[in-house]
Amino acid sequence: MKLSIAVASLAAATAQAHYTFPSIGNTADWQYVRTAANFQSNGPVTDVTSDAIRCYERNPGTGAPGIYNVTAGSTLTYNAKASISHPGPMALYIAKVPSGQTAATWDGKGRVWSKIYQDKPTLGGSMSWPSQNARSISVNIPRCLQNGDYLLRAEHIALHSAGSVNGAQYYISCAQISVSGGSGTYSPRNLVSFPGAYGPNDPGVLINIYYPIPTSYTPPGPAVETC
Ligand SMILES: *[C@@H]1O[C@H](CO)[C@@H](O)[C@H](O)[C@H]1NC(C)=O
Ligand SMILES: [Cu+2]
Repeated sequence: MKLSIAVASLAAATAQAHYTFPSIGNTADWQYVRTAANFQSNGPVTDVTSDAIRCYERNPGTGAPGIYNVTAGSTLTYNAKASISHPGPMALYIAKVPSGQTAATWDGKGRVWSKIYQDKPTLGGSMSWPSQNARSISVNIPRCLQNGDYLLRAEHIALHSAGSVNGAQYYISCAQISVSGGSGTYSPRNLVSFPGAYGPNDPGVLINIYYPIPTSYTPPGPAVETC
């Protein structure tokens, strides 16, 4: 009896530990970030081959209300709600909106995404993750971007259950931004698509982080681009 109560409350605590990425800067939730399918449940994407792995939108085809103005070279915060409670890597990707569309209308399909931020664990003894329990991530918007509209995709991969296929949990959202002041020389070497960038057996997503404790970690996807 006591044990089953303990197990039930542990399960409840685990469910509450999920999270979303609903805002950037000092703005309201889902104002500049497309409402994610998990806006109420906070639950993750687990199938890297699904369309949900791109922006996890509640209503694909319906953009967020606003497009947020950002100066190239500045730092932008991408906020978590309530906090990034699970262990795992944080990455941010960016994709330039093609002409004829805006950040509010474009679907982000195709090999258009480049990685602009990736954190990695501290190794030795146990794995410690820089984003764990964080409420926001600060990302530098590359100074060399071309001006114009972009989608900015935040992704945290929770690895606490990643020891079996499709056990990794992807917490994702996409913000709509407009970049000005960029030098225009950005030329990403590795563009990827979502789905497509990751496979369910990638070493960074099919991994037991607890036993034996890994001595190295390779995040999935391409290298971070530089200006
Ligand atoms: C962004 O900048 C444009 C051009 O200066 C301006 O028209 C627009 O109102 C700005 N958007 C926001 C949300 O401040
Ligand atoms: Cu969770």
